[in-house]
Amino acid sequence: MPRIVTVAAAQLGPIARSDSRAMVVERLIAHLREAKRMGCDLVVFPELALTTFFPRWFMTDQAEIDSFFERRMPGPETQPLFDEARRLGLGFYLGYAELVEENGVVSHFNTAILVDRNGQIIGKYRKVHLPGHREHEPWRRFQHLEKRYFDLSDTGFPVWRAFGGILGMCICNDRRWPETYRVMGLQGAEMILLGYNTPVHNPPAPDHDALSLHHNTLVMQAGAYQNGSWVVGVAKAGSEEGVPMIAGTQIIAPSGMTVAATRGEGDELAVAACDLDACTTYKSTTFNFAAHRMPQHYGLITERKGAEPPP
Ligand code: CDT
Repeated sequence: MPRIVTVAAAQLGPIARSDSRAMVVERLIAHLREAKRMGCDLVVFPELALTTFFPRWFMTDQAEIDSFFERRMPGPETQPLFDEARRLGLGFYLGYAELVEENGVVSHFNTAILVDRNGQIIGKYRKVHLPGHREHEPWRRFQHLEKRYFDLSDTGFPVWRAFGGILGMCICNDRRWPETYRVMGLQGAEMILLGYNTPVHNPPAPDHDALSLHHNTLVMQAGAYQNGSWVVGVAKAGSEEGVPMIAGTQIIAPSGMTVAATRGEGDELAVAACDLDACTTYKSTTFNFAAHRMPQHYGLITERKGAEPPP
């Protein structure tokens, strides 16, 4: 029996700061319905898919900051998404800002969940690589304050048996780090789901602007090939609150080849029937880890954080 998972990479166009959760959930539900018409099993939404990308603003009022976070999942505003997905028999990946209160301690995470066809949350991942900065940097045209608004992950990179295979999740900046894919690859990941919000312009590196789509594809294709895994990368794209964000939503095969991609910068699906058994030829030959990896030479990867050139 071939293990085919038909996936919709459900790109979103911009979400305005003033857009309500209900408005956004309507758009997500429209994606679910279109994905169902196209024969999909699984729909992948972007990072922080329920709101505008709020880390672009410096805020000090905690109530204002917390207004971008979900205290319950599903909560009253997101329940219709879960209900419709269950009615359609679709699973989904959803990125959102998560506020947790445990024993009087409040934490804020940049989170993604994996929901099965019955509307049950079967996996939760909290973003490991938080980019940007912690303090207000007024010289920037817009901020990237993920280090300020989110706590460090307490999940690492787990994988889950789901949809007939082994699935993993990561979020946006995680995709640029080979360790992300390899930690999941070492657990046999056959499909890695990820959503992103990537401004075209990274203020400290203006000379990268013209390469932002290239870098997006480069890192995801490399992660797929080097681990013999499908990668599904999904953008929130277009000009959001005056900040242009890349699109580049795509589904990448274990060969490293992109097999489906969006064309525009608005709400749009890219769909592919993904054969999980297509991972085997890579996982059992060039990237047969058990046969070819040399971890005794990789110690620096976990021992050292920053580069230390020789004297
Ligand atoms: N959301 C997110 O992680 N975006 C980053 C932008 C980095 S520029 C500070 C990304 O890697 O796409």
